[in-house]
Amino acid sequence: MNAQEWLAREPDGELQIGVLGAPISKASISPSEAWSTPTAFREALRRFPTWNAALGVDLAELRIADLGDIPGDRDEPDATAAHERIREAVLDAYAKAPIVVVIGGDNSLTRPAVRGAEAASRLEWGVITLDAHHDCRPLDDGPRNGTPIRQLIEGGMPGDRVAQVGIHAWGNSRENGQWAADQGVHVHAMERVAQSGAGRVVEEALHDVRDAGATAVWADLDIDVLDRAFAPACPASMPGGMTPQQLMDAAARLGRDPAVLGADLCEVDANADVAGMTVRAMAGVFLSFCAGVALRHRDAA
Ligand SMILES: [Mn+2]
Repeated sequence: MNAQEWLAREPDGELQIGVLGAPISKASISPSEAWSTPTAFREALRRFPTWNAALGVDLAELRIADLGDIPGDRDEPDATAAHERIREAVLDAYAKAPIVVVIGGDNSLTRPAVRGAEAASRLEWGVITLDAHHDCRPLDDGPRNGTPIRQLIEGGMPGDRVAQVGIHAWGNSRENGQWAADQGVHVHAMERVAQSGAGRVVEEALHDVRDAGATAVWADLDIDVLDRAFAPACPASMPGGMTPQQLMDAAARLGRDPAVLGADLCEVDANADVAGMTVRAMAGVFLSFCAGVALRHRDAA
C-alpha cells in the first residue's frame, strides 16, 4: 500500500484524521493557480510508502479519511463564497474526526478554517504558523493570502496566542513586522531554525501559545517557508528558507502534540511546479504530520 492508497481507503472505526481539499486561489496577491494543488497532492502521495523508518511509524495504523474537495473559487468572481464554504466544511469535518487537515489552495483559507474549528468546539484556539511571512498585511484589499493572521487577531484571537516559525529576514515589510510585534505575536526567525533545529523551535512555539492560554492549536503550514530551491511552485518562497527535512521535522513535532487539532498546508501552485518537487515536498510534510499523530497515539497508550 502506498500513501495515496492509504489516504483513499475507507477506514474501519472512528476516524482520527479527516482531510479536506480547498482548491482556491482568487485571494492570492501574486497570480496563482493554487486551485490545481489538491488533486496534484493526492497524486504525489503515490511516491511515498506508509512506513517512516526514522520515526518507526507505519501510517497504516492511523484511521484517516479523505473527505474530498470543498468547491473552490475558480468560477466565482472572488473567494468570498469559497471562504464561507471552507468554514462550514471544517466545522462539519470535526463532527467526523478530532483532527482536521486542509490541503490548499492559497493561505487565505486559514482564517475560515480556524473559524470553523473555533465554531466546532469550546476550546481556546491558538495558531502556529510555519511561514516566511507574518501574513499580517492590512485589509485594504479585503481578505488575501497575506492577511489571515491579521484577520484572526482583529477578529478577537489574542495576539500572544499566535507563534510564527521561519519568518524570513527579507520576507516582510517593516510595518507588518511591527504590527505583529505590537500584538504580542511570538516570532521565531528562520535564523533560529537554522541554529537550533526546527523541532526545537516548534517546541518553543507550542510553549508560547500554551502559556497564553491556548488549549487547542491550529498549525498553518505555508509551504513557502521552504527555500525557493525546494519550493519553486510557491509564488512567495525565498532563498534562505527551510529545507524539506526541517519542515518535515517541524510537522512531525506538531502532529505529536495532543493540543494540535487542525492543520493546513497551503500556497503551492501545482501548475507552476518544476519536476513535481514542491508538491512532493508538500506531500512529505503532510505525511510527517500524520506520522506525528501516530506517535501521539502511541505516547498516550
Ligand atoms: Mn502565508
